[in-house]
Amino acid sequence: MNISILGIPMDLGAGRRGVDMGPSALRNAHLAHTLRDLGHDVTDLGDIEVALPETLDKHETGGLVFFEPILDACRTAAERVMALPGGTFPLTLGGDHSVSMGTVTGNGLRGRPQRTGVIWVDAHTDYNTPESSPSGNIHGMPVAHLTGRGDERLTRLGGLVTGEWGIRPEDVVMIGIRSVDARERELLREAGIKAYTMKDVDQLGITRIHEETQERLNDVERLHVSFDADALDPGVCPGVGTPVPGGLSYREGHLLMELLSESGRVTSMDIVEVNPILDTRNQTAEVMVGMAASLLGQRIL
Ligand code: B3U
Ligand code: MN
Ligand code: MN
Repeated sequence: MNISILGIPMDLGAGRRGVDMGPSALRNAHLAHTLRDLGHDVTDLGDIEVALPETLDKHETGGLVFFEPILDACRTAAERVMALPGGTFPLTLGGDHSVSMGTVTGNGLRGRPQRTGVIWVDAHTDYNTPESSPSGNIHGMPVAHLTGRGDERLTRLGGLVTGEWGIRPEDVVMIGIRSVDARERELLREAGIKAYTMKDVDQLGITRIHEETQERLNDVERLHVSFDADALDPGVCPGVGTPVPGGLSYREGHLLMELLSESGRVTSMDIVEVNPILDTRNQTAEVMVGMAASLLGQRIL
């Protein structure tokens, strides 16, 4: 397979600094080399340019912190992904999770707009709107905006999204959830988004959750996996900005990626929220490179 790596070194959507260094940490953990060893043709396109917070006034527009530079970066990310040749697998590296508004949109619109399913692997549901968000941090809002809820400039990505295209709420499946804000919970229920909490992981197991996910997303033409490192337990991935105890184990993460790989249906992936400043000897980036490898065909035997 042809894989294109694109970094979006942005931490403007997060509450603390450091995930802008995620793409470097992942490259340092031998991302391209690992995927080449699996037989893939890997091109690293480098990083898109993102404003540094120190160069900006921290201003808030309608409950959205750093709104303009985040919109700019997401739009650029979407345009870069859309420009990739058909048949290429885009592997996009955050950055905080707001980058996925750009990457998912780019993947959905690439070639021609297609119905796109999203598997959101995360401790958080990232379904706040500017009104419901307790923090104003945009990395807590990407799924709401991808499904058409929130600030119109972001749901339309500054004019890039035209017509009817968007992610349908019924085409989103979340896995690993254990931190949801009060208003966010109500909005998720209203929207009918399927979320597998850690309780579901404990009770049903990853195999059953994967089967149900495939069934639910049976009709989508493209399938994007957005993997937030904080979905995994902080013992496995300590280098994240908002660690939440009781996450996916190392094997649960790998099993999910292995099963998705076997399905042959995944067409793009993000790795986000890796924070090397808070990490232990780049462990989190190394674990996440392993997750990408499992999704992209690595097998034990
Ligand atoms: N739900 C909270 C916290 C949060 C969301 N995503 C992360 N943290 N990584 C918020 O700010 O929206
Ligand atoms: Mn997230
Ligand atoms: Mn998260």
